[in-house]
Amino acid sequence: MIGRMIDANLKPIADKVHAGERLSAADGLALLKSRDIWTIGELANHVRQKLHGKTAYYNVNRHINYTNICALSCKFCEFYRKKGQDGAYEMSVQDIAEQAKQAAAGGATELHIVGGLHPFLPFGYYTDMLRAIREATPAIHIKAFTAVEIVHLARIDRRPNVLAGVLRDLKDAGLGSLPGGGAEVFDDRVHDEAFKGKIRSNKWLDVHREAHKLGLMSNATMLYGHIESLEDRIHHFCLLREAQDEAIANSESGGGDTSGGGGRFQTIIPLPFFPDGSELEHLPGPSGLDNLRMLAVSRLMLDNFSHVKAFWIMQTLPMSQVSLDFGVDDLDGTVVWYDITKVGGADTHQEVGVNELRRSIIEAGYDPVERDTIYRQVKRDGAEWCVVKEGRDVVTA
Ligand code: V47
Repeated sequence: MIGRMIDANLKPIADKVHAGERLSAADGLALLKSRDIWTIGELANHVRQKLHGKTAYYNVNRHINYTNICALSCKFCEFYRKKGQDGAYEMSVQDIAEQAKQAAAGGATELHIVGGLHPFLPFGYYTDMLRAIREATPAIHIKAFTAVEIVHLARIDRRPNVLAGVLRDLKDAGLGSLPGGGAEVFDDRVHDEAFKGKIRSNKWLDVHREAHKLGLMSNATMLYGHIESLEDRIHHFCLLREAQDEAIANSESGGGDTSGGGGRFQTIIPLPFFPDGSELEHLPGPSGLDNLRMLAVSRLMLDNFSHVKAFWIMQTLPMSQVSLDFGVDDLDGTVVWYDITKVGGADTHQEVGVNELRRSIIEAGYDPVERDTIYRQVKRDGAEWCVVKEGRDVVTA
């Protein structure tokens, strides 16, 4: 290719990737600092093809943000409101069950439910919510509550040190898995500057560890492109990789309550920061190349995660198509309503149809496969669906 920039520093890293060796933090940093985006993409694609071939996953889901009232005031967040403030809302359990019914009638296999840290809702609101959804739509998978919300629930239920008990109650009420939100960047300086008051990385990891012990699957995110350094991003990857090593070892040794199999992280979802409307509005946010590089480096550093997701709402659908050549194997789903970020002045209705998702994947040269939340293949006839195949949770390390 004429004029293509080749970074010689990536050669030893390429050798490691081709030999299936684990990358070091220094390797990760060299990748993030490199402008040789094509080599980084090729390396990530090499790993992606080994794990998933030409398969690209999507799902039919619906996001529900049950309240935007939040006790925290994170600087990057434009979603939160204070009680009584204009635009503040909280949904009743009945409203949520109604939305769940509509989602099921539209063929959704998953509800992704998260909200602010509401200062007054009691613990019973959350278990009632799960039970009401279970009753209204027994087949739908409920992926709900970030680690930050779980710690908040333990506090309001006056069980600050009993995360396992809270998670068990939620699981008994219908919780199917944990989403990856709330991780932000695992670094104390960034924490104190941009999301003071939120739980720190050790607590976020504790919640996921406890969930995994209960046999729950979970995801992980990183919110990048604000005030963190490249070193902070790599540190975040290393902590996640260590936690996943532990989860895998635990499930293989039969540790934990393995009802539904040993829990572990399934997917990393790097989230590019959107400055608009937040207290950090003066920052530019990451570029398209930064986003592709982060997705690719996620694939390369997290060798024990099966999946890398480009959340199209934040990456945009056109960039998500390109990202399939940069290590990504999952584009998330139909979403429908999304409140947390509104790209380019979008309102909360942010939906992509199944046909458009499939067309985008095919155009990019991949085979679209509908999955459920735990990556089992789904067969569909309109709004009717069933699981046909066990997931391909291939783990390399
Ligand atoms: O936790 C908040 C982030 C997350 C902004 O698990 C922002 O499958 C960008 O976690 N710019 C919620 N990001 C989204 C999330 C997620 C999304 C899709 C799938 C899954 C999954 C998880 O959004 C929050 C926070 O980190 N966020 N504000 C912002 N201005």
